[in-house]
Amino acid sequence: MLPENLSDLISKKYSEAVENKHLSFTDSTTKKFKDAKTGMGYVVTYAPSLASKPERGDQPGRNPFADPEPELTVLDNVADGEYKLLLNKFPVVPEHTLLVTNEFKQQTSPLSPKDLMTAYNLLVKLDDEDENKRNMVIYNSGPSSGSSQDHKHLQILQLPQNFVTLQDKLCSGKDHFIPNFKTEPLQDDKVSFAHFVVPLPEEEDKVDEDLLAMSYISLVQRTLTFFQDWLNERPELADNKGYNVLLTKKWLCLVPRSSTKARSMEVGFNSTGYAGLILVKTQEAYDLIEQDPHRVDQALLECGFPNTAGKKSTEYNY
Ligand code: B4P
Repeated sequence: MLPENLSDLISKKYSEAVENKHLSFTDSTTKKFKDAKTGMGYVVTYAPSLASKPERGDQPGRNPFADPEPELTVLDNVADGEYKLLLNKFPVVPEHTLLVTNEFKQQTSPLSPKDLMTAYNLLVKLDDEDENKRNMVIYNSGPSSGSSQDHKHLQILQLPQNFVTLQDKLCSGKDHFIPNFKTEPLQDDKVSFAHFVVPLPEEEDKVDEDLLAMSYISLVQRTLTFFQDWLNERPELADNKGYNVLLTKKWLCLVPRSSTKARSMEVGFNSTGYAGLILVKTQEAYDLIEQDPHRVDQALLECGFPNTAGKKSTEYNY
């Protein structure tokens, strides 16, 4: 059971950690853009100080989640002791938290029904319609997905206020369904990259472990099909099946990944990029996006796979 006052606990712990310098908040500026060709909205966060940040945190040889700092630990025992809830030590958005397994598990392992249910329960506790607060859980799995830590962790971060994601538009007015051999998951045919989306029931009490697990498995199956189909062209992907998981109370989305960083400009993505939240660390990349926001769509494709909307998973061929 998660405490009723979880949101207050996180806020209090976060303020203390900032005040006592246990956490380093990265200053940034944000601007909204719209890709006129695809209709996808982007919130671009420009954080130049991250360009000099080491890729694997402040102590690259150490697993930061094996023995996390008490000053960053919000809850020690979540879901019968399976997880800890920690503050992200290097956040760009305030109160960014991490759900970390207590026992070491690989970041390449699939999400379990309990991982999914606990993540959903966190969203239920932290979202607040009256305050216009909405959160997203992400899971960056595998090196090409943008993950930098190998110990299994999911991340929970607040979405920018009033931001409508690609997946929100896709699921608007759609009922929940489990994709099967007859029905494909939702995919927006206007963007260039592959992504698979399942709308979730509006009523929280209809969402349980089984529903989340079946939705997730149906999307993982399609995601892994990509790697099979690409093995001739990109044999190096055989041992590097990275993908992103994005979860809100409204939908679940998986994105197969081929690379962490784009070739056409200096930008890399984790899961957040595929909801339109773009973190850039150089002025050059920011300027390129400002000149032509559609460049983001190209960069997202370079780090993913081509869109397959309208095709059945048995028909993907390249
Ligand atoms: P990963 O899944 O491994 O990696 P990541 O979130 O993509 O962040 P990365 O570390 O690669 O940094 P990046 O420059 O891309 O998650 C590991 C997480 O553990 C990270 O969040 C890291 O900060 C955290 N961590 C490391 N050591 C820790 C410790 N000792 N205690 C607690 N937490 C620790 O991104 C920089 C930051 O911006 C990251 O926090 C990232 O999550 C965030 N970010 C990325 N894109 C964003 C976006 N579009 N909007 C808002 N924030 C964004």
